[in-house]
Amino acid sequence: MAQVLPAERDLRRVIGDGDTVPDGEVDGLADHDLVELYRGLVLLRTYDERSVVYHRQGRIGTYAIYWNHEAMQAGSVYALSDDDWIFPSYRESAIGLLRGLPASTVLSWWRGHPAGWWNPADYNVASICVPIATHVPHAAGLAWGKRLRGEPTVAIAYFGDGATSEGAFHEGANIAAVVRAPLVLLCNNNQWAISTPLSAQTAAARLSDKAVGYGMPGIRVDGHDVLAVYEAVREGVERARAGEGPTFVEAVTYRSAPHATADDPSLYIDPDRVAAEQERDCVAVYEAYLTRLDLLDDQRAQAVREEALATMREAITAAEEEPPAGPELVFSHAYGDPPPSLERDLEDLRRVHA
Ligand SMILES: Cc1ncc(C[n+]2csc(CCOP(=O)(O)OP(=O)(O)O)c2C)c(N)n1
Ligand SMILES: [Mg+2]
Repeated sequence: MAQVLPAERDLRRVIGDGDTVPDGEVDGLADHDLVELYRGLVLLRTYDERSVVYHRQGRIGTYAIYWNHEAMQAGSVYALSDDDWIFPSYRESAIGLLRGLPASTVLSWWRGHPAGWWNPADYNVASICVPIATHVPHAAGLAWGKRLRGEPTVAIAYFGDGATSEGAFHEGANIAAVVRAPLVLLCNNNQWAISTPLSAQTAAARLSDKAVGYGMPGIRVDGHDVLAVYEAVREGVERARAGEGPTFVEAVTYRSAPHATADDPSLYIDPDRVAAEQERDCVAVYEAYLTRLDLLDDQRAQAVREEALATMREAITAAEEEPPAGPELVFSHAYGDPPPSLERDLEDLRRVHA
């Protein structure tokens, strides 16, 4: 029988403000781990900022910006082992970079090019999920399957605040708790689902409260604090590996960029609030923490940024060098038994395309 633990109401934080709020620390993280976490944050940040530029230059298509959501991605992935499975939504499109997935592959995905596909089993990173919450049952099923096979693998699914109103989220969370699937449910509460604010999305006071209804613990964490996210997810992973089932982690942040490059948030968002939220930049918060520990200075930070920029420059070149895909690809996986008219239609298509 699952033990129902109360959801946490306070935001967990580790990083102080360099003034009245003291810094904490996380057991088991050595200096090199703290620097690795920084490299992950900067790689994700650089990917995101360059992608907005590439979009404006017409080099990638519509792009879902994740500016200031990097801490919850880098912190959570660092709490996993490489055998654990990641199920990203479009908001975590580049999370595979932390597993060695080439940045050019993700850029190709946003270019709508088949080179943007990867074999999930090569990185234990599932396909980027665009339908809201439909990957939650997939992650629950994979985690359950691994448990049935006696493998120690854990899965983590990333989704937004809006996703918690979807049937697929409910079904995935419910079955995961019932079968004690080794799953971490990581909710990016950025307080918007496109133009729908959290207050119009749910009457729950906190999203972490929802965990109790499923019979799993809920942890509420500052989504700008990479160390607090790491620690919360590590707890979830330990529970999962110990056979105790899923954990819901609500990472609280604020979407201070447009929903995606196609969105105009000036129609519905308060610009003063956005400006205030941008002040608490999760990368800058962590840089200040590492500087207080003497683990970072301007020169070292600059070197990490340069490395990430070089990665992105090479990646966009590689993505743009991919030869265009043939038009028949649209149909080549659509039919088990192609209709006789297909070959004729393809001939027409090739003519039009040429
Ligand atoms: C099943 C489904 N319904 C509707 C949409 C359209 N849609 C795209 S993003 C979005 C909002 C999702 O908000 P949230 O879950 O908070 O994630 P966020 O975009 O904030 O990361 C919606 C409704 C969709 N992609 N899939
Ligand atoms: Mg949201």
